This record gives sequence, C-alpha cells and structure tokens, in this order.
Amino acid sequence: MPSLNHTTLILLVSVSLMISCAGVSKTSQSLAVESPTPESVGGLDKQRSKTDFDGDRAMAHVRALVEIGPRPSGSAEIEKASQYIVRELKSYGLKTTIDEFLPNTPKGKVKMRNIIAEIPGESSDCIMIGSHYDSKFYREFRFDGANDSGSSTGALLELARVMAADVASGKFKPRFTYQLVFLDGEEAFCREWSECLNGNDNLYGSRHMVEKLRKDKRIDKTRAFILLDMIGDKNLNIQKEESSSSWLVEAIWSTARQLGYEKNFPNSSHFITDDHIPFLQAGIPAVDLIDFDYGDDEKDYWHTAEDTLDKLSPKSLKIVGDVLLLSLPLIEDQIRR
Ligand code: 1BN
Ligand code: ZN
Repeated sequence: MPSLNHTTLILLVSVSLMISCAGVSKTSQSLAVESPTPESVGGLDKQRSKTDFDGDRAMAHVRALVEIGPRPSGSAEIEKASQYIVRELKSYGLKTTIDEFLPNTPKGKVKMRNIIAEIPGESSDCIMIGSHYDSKFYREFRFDGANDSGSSTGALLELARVMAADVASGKFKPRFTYQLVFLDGEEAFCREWSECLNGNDNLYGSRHMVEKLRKDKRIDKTRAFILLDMIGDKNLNIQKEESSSSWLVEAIWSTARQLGYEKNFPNSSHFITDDHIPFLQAGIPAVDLIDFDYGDDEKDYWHTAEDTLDKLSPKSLKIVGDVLLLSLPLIEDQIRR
C-alpha cells in the first residue's frame, strides 16, 4: 500500500475543505478499490477479491452496542450508542455531523439523532450507505437487538474505517461523495409496525433525512441509497428486496456471484418495508440488503429475546462488507452512464 506523502496530505485536506455533498462538482478521476479481476471471477482467486474489511472488528462494534443495553429511540442508551458511533467515526478522521430532530410519536415528541459521516469524492453528487441504530422497545423482555440493529451498525462503522483508510492511502479514489448514515427511529413505538399514526409510526430517521434533502435541494444530487439491515446471521441469506432499484440489485448480486457468495445472495425475492422506502418514494435509487430469514426450524428470532450475539458470525459481516465494497466501482459506473 503506498504511504501518504506530504503533497498527498495537502491535496486530501484541501479537497475535503472544498467539497461537501451540497458543494461543487468536479470531473473524472479513476477509482481504485480492487474490484474482482477476470482471474478472480467465480472465486478462483479469492485472495485478490478480498478487501480490508475485518469481520472481527465489525463484530466488536456489535458487542459494544449490545453491552450498552437495549437502545430504543429517546432512551439514555441510544444516546450512549450515538456517542460511541460519533467517537469511532471521528477517530477515522471523518467529518461527522449529528442531525437532531423531534418527531411526533405515539409517546409524544421524542428527541432523535441521525449521524452522518462524509467521505468527499471527486463529485459532490452523493452515494449514501445506511443502517438504523435504534433497537425496538420491549417492556416484557430484554431485547439485545444484536442482529437488528447491532449487526448493520457494526458493519457500517467498519466500512467507514476501511473507506477512510483506502482514501488516505490512495487505494480508493471515490468519484462520488459518500455519506455513511446512521439512522434513528426505524422501529415502531407501538407493538406492530403499522398499528399507530396511520402507519407512520416507523422510519422516522429516513423520512427526516429525505425531508431534509428536499429542503436543501439535494434530492437530485443523491444518486443511490444502500441500506444494510440484519446482516449478521450465521446462516446468511439475503434475498433480493422487490421494491429495490433493479440496477443496484444487479450490481450487488453480480459481485456476490463473482466472489462465490451466491448461496448467501440467492436469486429468490421478497418485499420488505424498511428505511430505503422514503428514498425510493423521493425518486432516489435504493436497495435494501436485509436477511429476514433469521432463526432456525423451530423459531424465528426477529423481534424476540433470542436476537443475541451468539446467533451472529463475523464471517457474515465480512461477506456483506466485501460484496458491498467491491460493488462500488460498478455502481459508480452505472451512475456515470
Ligand atoms: C426491519 C428490522 N424492520 C424492522 N426491523 C422492517 C420490517 C417491518 C420488516 C415490518 C418486516 C416487517
Ligand atoms: Zn426491527
């Protein structure tokens, strides 16, 4: 890996000062995340296909979040989780902002926070990668939310570390600005997803983010939204989500196939309402990478006391991290067309 010399450092600093997601746009430069080469197609050369994404580091974040305790929106625990996330992102040298908002919920007004880390690119047009970091509230049992939402939050933090390091080393030259967004308030306060507020007791963070993009006139500059949710199950099985934009699904599933992960990314499909929906409704291409097949023959672990760390594997987190990082050049190519 090339070392950072002084000139590079000055260049990186000045670029990061000049460009924000709403800022100026510049023209073409190459992208250098190692994409699967012809030799690696079909998994023949797995070594060359791998990224620096470390499944154990991602898993350590999941453990830290679970140790904080259940993290429902508005709780002291989600505030601790937000502090943990911000501290990590800043330690990777990323410009990190907290967007506080106060939506009406069945519990009255609840303070929520979206967290956004930015990786400046050649263009100020933006690709967002997101995860919710709140966990569903249950009075009757301790809900760890190890998979829902610990797994995707931990993976997104590890993606942030790898992307920041690869930009600093010159291995990754992003053509687009990346925003890594940690969304609050995905879960419903009422027991059922659509039980309250005419079906709007959910997706508070993503709806707020899209409203803000609209106010800031940045909808057209947001070129793709990639959502991670429940990606840590030992038995990783991410079906295609049918509302998702087909070109994003194809970019990701073809990369997974090239890496030999077709069992983890099967061609079967399902419909899931999740944080990608407000983006799609605003006309922003979006995809939901969610493994909703979480459990064994006897029991479904989703939204139960069984959603615990022992059900997860760092290998699953790495598979998703690798597939996503290696899909980015393809996704950037598709946007450029
Ligand atoms: C995902 C994780 N979701 C909630 N926690 C979204 C969802 C809502 C999935 C309803 C299935 C049904
Ligand atoms: Zn959930």
